[in-house]
Amino acid sequence: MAKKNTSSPAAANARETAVAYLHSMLMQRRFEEKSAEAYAIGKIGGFCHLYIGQEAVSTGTMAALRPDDYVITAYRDHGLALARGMTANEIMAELFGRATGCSGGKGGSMHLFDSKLNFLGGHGIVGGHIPIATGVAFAISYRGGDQVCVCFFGEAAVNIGAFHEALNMASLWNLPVVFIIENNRYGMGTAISRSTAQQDVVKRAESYAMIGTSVDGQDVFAVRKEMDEAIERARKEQRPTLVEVRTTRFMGHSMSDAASGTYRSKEELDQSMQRDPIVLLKTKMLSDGMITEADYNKMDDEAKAAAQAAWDFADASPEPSPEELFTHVLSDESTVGAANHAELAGVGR
Ligand SMILES: Cc1ncc(C[n+]2csc(CCOP(=O)(O)OP(=O)(O)O)c2C)c(N)n1
Repeated sequence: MAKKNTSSPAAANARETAVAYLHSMLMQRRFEEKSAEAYAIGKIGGFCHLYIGQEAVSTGTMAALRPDDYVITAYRDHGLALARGMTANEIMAELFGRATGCSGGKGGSMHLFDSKLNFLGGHGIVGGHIPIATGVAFAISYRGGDQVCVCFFGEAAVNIGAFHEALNMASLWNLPVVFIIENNRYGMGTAISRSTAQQDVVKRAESYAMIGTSVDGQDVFAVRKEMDEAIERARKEQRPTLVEVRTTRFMGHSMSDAASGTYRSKEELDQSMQRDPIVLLKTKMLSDGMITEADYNKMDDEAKAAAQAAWDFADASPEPSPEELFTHVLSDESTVGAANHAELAGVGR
């Protein structure tokens, strides 16, 4: 067999891109494994929804975006935040509820946010952020900008009323938005076959005269290509797209439920895990001569060290002060009353 050319500028470019993807995906995977460990021993409270298995979606999409584009998502947000450029430290600190977290420790796992990166969250209400994405795209258009807004949600969210309103208006008003269904086939413990009459979810696009496409979410290159097209359509033609990304979550819905056993069988999960996006990319890079096993192990060790460092940073960070209870709260001070404040402040201690 002819030896592959790995020394041309094009080959070097391809290698650099693939290494960046692998790095991003490994960082997400090792970060979340570490956060699962922290959750299990009580370092993290509240909810915690892991993205493990879906990393090619975040990585392929973020690679297609410009820094001034906007990203908005639901509660399964750690991987997307990391891929967008938020640091492992500020995210882990947020999960630990610490003052150094991206939302001052008051938001937790579901409310990651970074205005500098135009990463607009982290939203806990299923489908609630989809109209916000349409609103962001409207604002871009109103100001005459050429940014786009990408909006991630699960397949269960396509049954929420807000989804329909948001897509209808985005198409009617020619807004620069890409709606991304991360179809992992389960909404909590409910299979798509039990919740959704038209299971070919991308067909929803037809109702809104919008282009709809489907892509293999385990293949980072396929995701990148699909997103390039959808983002260009938004940026150049001011047309929205509905992209269905077929993927699998390898963990339970959240840290409070098992990966398999109740609503899906171990056999089904095992079969899905045969298409681990990281293993697929690694195998391709090895066979294309882009990396060696030693290169991979080095990258993996670095990702594990970064996750451990994030844990250490979060653990050493202070709790938010009791006074912080009253910052970023949308209430009229005059109606709350000082006595009430003092009483509530005690709660924080
Ligand atoms: C309006 C609303 N209803 C119910 C819930 C409870 N809930 C949280 S996650 C979830 C399932 C959503 O599944 P999907 O949209 O497919 O996303 P995935 O978890 O698969 O990423 C539900 C029903 C909620 N948060 N908001």
